Amino acid sequence: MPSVVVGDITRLETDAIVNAANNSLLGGGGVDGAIHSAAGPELLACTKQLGGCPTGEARITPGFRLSARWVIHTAGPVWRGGNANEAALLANCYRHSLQLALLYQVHSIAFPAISTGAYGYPGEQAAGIAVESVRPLEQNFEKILFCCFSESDAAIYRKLIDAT
Ligand code: AR6
Repeated sequence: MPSVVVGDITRLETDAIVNAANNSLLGGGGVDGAIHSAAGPELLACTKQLGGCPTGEARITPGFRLSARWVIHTAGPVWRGGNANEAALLANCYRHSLQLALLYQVHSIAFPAISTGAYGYPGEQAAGIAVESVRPLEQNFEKILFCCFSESDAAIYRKLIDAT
């Protein structure tokens, strides 16, 4: 069963952390900016080689100066009101990140609340998709963390996880 932690995802010591990136993979604000700052300039040099990432897909790089060995970069959907395939695309982010993690023998992984910041996805709906999307693959991992930036976000996840 996944767990919930509150704090800065860059400080976690899981094998992999997931980055809520954009299609360019060239960095940005929010959690993406925090991960690039903490990992160091080697991360940007590496993501520049990847040629971007379509929405809902995932790419992997080393974590460089992070404690996490790997960063899995996924590009979430921009919220456009809910009728632009956002839910399926967001579910793809979680599923593809976990599939990539399995290929790299990742045992522990932490997700931020993808798309819920700059991309405007409503937090409760996004949390529901996150919890549902990891469920089919969770038995393949020792630890799956949802890393929330606020206690109020964490409360949403805890309620959903406890209800299942
Ligand atoms: N640790 C954990 N969660 C964080 C951290 C952190 N250090 N910093 C922010 N959050 P966002 P998005 C939370 O905007 O909506 C970037 O510019 C934040 O409170 O980082 O997917 C990218 O380059 C929110 O709950 O990502 C893209 O252009 C969640 O992380 C765009 O933003 C996601 O917020 C992606 O937007």
